[in-house]
Amino acid sequence: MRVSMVSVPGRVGVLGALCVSAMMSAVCALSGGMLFPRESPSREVKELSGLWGFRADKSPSRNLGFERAWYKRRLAETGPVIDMPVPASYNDITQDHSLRDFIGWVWYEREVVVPARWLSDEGTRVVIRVGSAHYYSVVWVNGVKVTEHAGGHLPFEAEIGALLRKDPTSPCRITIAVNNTLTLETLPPGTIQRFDDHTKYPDDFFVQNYSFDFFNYAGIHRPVLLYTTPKAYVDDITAVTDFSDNTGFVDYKVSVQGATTATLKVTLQDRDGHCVASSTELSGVLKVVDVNLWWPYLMHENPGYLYSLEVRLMAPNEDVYTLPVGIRSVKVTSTQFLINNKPFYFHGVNKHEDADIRGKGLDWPLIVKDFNLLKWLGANSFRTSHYPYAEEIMQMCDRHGIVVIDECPGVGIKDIRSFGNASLTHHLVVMDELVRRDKNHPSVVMWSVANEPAAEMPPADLYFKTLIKHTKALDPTRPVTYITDSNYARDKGAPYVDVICVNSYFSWYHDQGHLEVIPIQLNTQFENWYGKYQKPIIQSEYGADAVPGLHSDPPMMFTEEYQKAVLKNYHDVFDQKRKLYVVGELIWNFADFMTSQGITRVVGNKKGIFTRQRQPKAAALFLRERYWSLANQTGILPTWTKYPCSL
Ligand code: GCB
Repeated sequence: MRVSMVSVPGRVGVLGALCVSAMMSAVCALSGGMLFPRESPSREVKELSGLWGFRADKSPSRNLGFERAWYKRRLAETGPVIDMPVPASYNDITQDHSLRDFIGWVWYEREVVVPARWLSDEGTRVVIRVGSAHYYSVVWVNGVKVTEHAGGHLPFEAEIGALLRKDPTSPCRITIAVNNTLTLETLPPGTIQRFDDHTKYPDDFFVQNYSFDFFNYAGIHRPVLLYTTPKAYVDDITAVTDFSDNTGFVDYKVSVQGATTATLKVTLQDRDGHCVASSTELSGVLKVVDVNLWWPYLMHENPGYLYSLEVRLMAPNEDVYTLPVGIRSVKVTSTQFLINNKPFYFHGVNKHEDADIRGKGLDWPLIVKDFNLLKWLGANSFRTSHYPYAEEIMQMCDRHGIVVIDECPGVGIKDIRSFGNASLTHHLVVMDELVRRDKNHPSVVMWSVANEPAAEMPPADLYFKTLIKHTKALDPTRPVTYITDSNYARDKGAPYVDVICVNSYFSWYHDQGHLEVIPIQLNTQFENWYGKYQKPIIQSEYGADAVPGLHSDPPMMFTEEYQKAVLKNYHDVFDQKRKLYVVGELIWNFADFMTSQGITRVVGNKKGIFTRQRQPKAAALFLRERYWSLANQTGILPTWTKYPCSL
């Protein structure tokens, strides 16, 4: 099993092989789109959230499931099965310690009754779609493998109609095996360490090591769906927007699959359902007079305005897909970040997909609570540290006008072996998948290709040059960044990025307890970076741990007062530099979150301004004052907003 646990995620090499040569010359586009499944007169969606059967393969080799072909029969016929909710990480669901820290394959199974008309109509495509599963997944339907996918955080799908029609009377049995093993070539990377000294460790003892600061939650994290489309269908839509004076432009492109010719009707509707522009072409530019632009929260009295782009395939069969579209522009100068040609200042947060019990599983109550907290806080933006968030969250951002820096899972790249060709190839594929998924979200204003990689290592230069160039070619309309630590001298990627994003933890990871160093060190940080690159800068992380309820005056580390004092010292410098070239500040972190166990983490990272249960620490109230005052200075508060609103 040693082999399979590590080698299976390694199959990404095969997946990415196609891109290697293409990488040198042009963009490696994925075949096919990944439109979010939406119901329409021609499409149905069946969500498979709820209880699934589950078994972790705890055999020493972790490979018993494959050796015994568990996918061929009902899971209950090959051994014990427990209930497992989907979507959710499996780690914190049971009382079983070995499952919490399990490394290897786990098996999920669910039987579904498929509506008879889906099968009787040969013209219906039936697609299985997994919103995300961490990390490596193999999917079987009725014992037949239909797809596999490397990487958590991004969706994958397969057409299964023909397979189901072979035996329309049997139920549709879906088996998904998921392996959370991280290797030097996965994203994020990790290594497996074995301990063979029997005087110290039990037999077959091994651990997963990784250099990122959040728990490697695993399982099926986002909904699994079945959805239908007609045989000829709208496979992808790309909508790029701009405006001039009062006229908006939607430069769109539709790709249709399953037909050699297509008759289309494309209609852009405003919020009230009125048609404002239309076309019958597969691509073109729709003009919108008296356009309602998409504005960020707190920058306009009517933020998050969305039009609906209805793409109606009329022949050879009908198919309807409606895409929300926000019309806005994004530009970067040497000192400013412009949205709709107006300076935008990020006053926001870094988040995690993380909560008690469900881990990284999608959870609607949590999502809505977090958006209510963001609005309460006066935050206008967040970064998807350190991986792509659920599509449902991105849609909320579009609707509420929350601006997003969209980050891929390139975190913890610290080992020189993770800068090799296989890693780069996979990283490029992940960017392809991310841009394909999120390109149409108006809330996404910048791509982040990595967080704090070991940029001083010699291969980093070519690695980042290639990665950033590739991302810009995929999407020439958005700036690209990667997140760096404050040591500018050793940096390799900065020459290629559009915006410098810097993380620093003055008076925390060094000069502990010495708040007085912050103004000097932060000032030096900004001057060094700006002096060298003349690009706008975002403070992409800063903060301090605070254990809720710990107090001291004068402030001491880990108390709520110290966290607040760190923030205050940073803010004083931000206020000087934002007049010059600093274009944003993102607190680390929105909420406390789980990490791997270690002597610097007391049941997780406590740099949240909210607890993991989303209760405010003193810093949240302090930051709220600042964010609303920034909003008053830089934006137009919505008329319905009153600050301070009641706590
Ligand atoms: C960082 C990392 C983030 C950590 C944070 C910390 O620089 O980007 O993942 O959680 O620092 O708290 O140490």
